[in-house]
Amino acid sequence: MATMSISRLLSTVLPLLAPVALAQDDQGSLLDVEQPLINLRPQRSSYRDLINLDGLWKFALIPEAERNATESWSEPLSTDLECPVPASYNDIFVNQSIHDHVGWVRYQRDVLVPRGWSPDDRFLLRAESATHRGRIYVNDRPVADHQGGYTPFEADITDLVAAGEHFRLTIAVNNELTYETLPPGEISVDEYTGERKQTYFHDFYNYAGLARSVWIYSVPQQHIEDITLVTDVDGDTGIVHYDVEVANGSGTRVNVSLVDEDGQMVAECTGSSGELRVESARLWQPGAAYLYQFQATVMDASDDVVDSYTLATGIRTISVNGTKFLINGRPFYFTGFGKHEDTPIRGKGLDESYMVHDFQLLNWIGANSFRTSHYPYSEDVMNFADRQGMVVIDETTAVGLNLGIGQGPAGPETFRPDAINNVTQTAHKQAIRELFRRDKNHASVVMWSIANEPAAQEDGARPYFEPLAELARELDSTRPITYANQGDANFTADKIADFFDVTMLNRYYGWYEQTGDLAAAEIALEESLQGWEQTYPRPIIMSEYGVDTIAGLHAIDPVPFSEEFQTEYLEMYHRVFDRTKAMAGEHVWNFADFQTSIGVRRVDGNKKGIFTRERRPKSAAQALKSRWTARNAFGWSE
Ligand code: BDP
Repeated sequence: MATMSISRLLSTVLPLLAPVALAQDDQGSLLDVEQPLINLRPQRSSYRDLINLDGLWKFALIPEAERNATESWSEPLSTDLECPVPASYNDIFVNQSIHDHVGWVRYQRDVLVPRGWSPDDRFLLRAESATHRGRIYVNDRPVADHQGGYTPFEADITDLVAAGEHFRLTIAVNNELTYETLPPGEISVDEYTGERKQTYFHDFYNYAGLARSVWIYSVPQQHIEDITLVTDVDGDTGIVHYDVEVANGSGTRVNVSLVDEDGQMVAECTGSSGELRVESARLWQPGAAYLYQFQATVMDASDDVVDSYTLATGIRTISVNGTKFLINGRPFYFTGFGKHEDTPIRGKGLDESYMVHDFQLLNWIGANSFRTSHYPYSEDVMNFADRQGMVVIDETTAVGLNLGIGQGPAGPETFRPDAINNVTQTAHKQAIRELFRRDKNHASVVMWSIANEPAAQEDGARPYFEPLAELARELDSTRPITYANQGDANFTADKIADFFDVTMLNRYYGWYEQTGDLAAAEIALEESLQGWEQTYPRPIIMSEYGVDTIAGLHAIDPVPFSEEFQTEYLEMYHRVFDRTKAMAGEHVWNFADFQTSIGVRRVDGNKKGIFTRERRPKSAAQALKSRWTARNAFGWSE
């Protein structure tokens, strides 16, 4: 696709999530309950209530011997262990068997349904993430089972609980990774100890648990379950195409309006789909967010308001034109990082202090964007990015689809029936559906990345990715799609690049190849970039480049691992970028040091951060700050 305009194709945007046929595990099929549609993120209004269930929950491992006794998992837990939610459980306890556990755990707490909740409403539970599979019980009843660790899931519990009464809430969480999950992994039994061992092919620690919030909420029977907004610009006029889906909506009417940041209503419309036009619209711009509040109201047959929902929306356009990535018609140059949700103790648990501080650091250093490497981030992060004018490349959790990475043709094949196969592909489709449905309305999200470093040089990559790229386009025709390419699939070898709109490259010349030799690395890098530019004349974003750097290690000659080497390596890359016409952005790997699995290549994790895990700057931070803040404000590249 040479030029992508914001065509509105409301008819094709995001059909409802159908329950997916997930792979069976050794406990038989998933629960015999219908998977409910995922509603919009719950919020409070005069018609809805919302209670946060975060805090300390009772916690226990489920021993392997009880793996199949699923009916006992919901029994009252007698334990001294309490685990915070939201947090990954691994680093919380001083207990290696919890840290290294492979299998199921359970969290449990008491919940009081508010006395004032109306028996006419529906009551739902929502877990924002259970890594990687979550099974919810209300008292003894299983009510939801969801595979996929970074997207929310729900259970309608209306018929099981009553206002003013307590119930026992249990969430069992499984951290296993196989070829049927995303990310994939392998479980083996140690020949000496008989212990189950989890291995995986991605470079970040397999943190698990309830890393994001859990909620109970009420909605009216007739309620807004989904909204799709697509924005466009016509001269000075901002356009918001909308589509509001009402559950049990027969006989209802929908009114919508748009309110600006001063609280003034600037447009209104009736009907469940249509368009709102705003004269002299303020656009959402990178570094200068402007958000309108889209308010939808539902009236029943007697014209009484039964539900309302408010969604922040930024009016902006995205397109790709030749080698330019355009936001609001202007060429945009991405500066920033691949990040991780990763902090000491809390693992992947949402931490608002780190979230706000990270954005402060991004702003300080002149970063206008980041990639949600390598999984969907918390919705709080996405909302914050909308408000802060931070540009986001939103990635699925398809990481590690590359079994012979760096081994060349001698390495094992990835796409084969007993490894990454049709079942993985089904899980991958579901991951795309869930991510797009969750994040489609974020102004900050300007592009979807549907995988990180797959073995794109293999013949099998083509039939694997073609339907995924088609699905992504069918779900969202308004944003470019991409994937992060790894060096084994350089421009002559890659078999899937033509499915995508933008080239994203992860390159480590000078680190994994030409280690320490920046002169040789500079030639290799330039060759690669020129090859991509000529073969695929479209924007190139360097989505990863970086080196492990030990904070405080200094050297006169810049040797690998020293702070001086990190700075010189980045400077070399930047020289080459500045000579490459198609460059549309640079994302350093990584924002901060992060935890990984144990391995001889990693000493207490990956140290490619520009900040340490505690967010202290290494020297390269100052060099990046000078480069990025000297650019035209917010990355405009004219
Ligand atoms: C790339 C991966 C990233 C790793 C990085 C590295 O995309 O997840 O952490 O390399 O090796 O292959 O540091």
